[in-house]
Amino acid sequence: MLNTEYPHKPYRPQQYPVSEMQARAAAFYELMQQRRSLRFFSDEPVPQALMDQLILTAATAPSGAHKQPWTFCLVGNPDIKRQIREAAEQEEFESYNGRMTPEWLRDLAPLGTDWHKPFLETAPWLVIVFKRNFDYVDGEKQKNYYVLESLGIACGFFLAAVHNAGLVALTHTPSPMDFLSKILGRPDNERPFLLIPVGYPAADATVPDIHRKSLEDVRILY
Ligand code: IYR
Repeated sequence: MLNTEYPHKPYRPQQYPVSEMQARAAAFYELMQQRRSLRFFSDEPVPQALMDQLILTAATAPSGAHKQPWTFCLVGNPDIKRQIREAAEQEEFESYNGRMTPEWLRDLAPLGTDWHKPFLETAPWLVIVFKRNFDYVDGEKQKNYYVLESLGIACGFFLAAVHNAGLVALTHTPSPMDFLSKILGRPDNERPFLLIPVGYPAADATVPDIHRKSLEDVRILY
């Protein structure tokens, strides 16, 4: 007998013949291999209901002890987006002009990034994902577990959902990110994890012509 507070219930997920699994896996790969991080957004609006759906998908991620230690702040308000852009650009200016090591700047040079972050105002939505290292339960601090792992998986689900819907996103990490807690008035148990602008690509959007590692490079068979 399982000793658990959650009553268990049957789970019978959809199953497929191997040939169909292969076809589905190939189709999903084909979809996902077209995903790119984008820095050039259109200001075309995206309905809030669509964003809510994508966030719900992100929140299906597994998490340590099922604590679901995440908060997704959905920002469409132009004034708040402007505040976020201004604060992010201040931090990024300092980073690009002294805080980042020469090696780091050299590694970034091929991507063509700099401290200007116009997409923080152009994109119709900014999703700021916060991690909750602990929760307050009846006024008591209750620790969460594997918070970084849980958040990483949830953000991965979110990026996949955005791409599947036909929108684009950027995993943006202005550093340090504390300004996001202040601007959004988040409580002290939350820390910013990732800032993800979401929207349509600009008509003239481009991406660096990069290549992904091959199967032989990423998979070692034992
Ligand atoms: N946060 C900076 C720098 C930056 C760092 C890495 I690692 C990147 O892959 C891209 C950018 C910025 O957003 O410009």
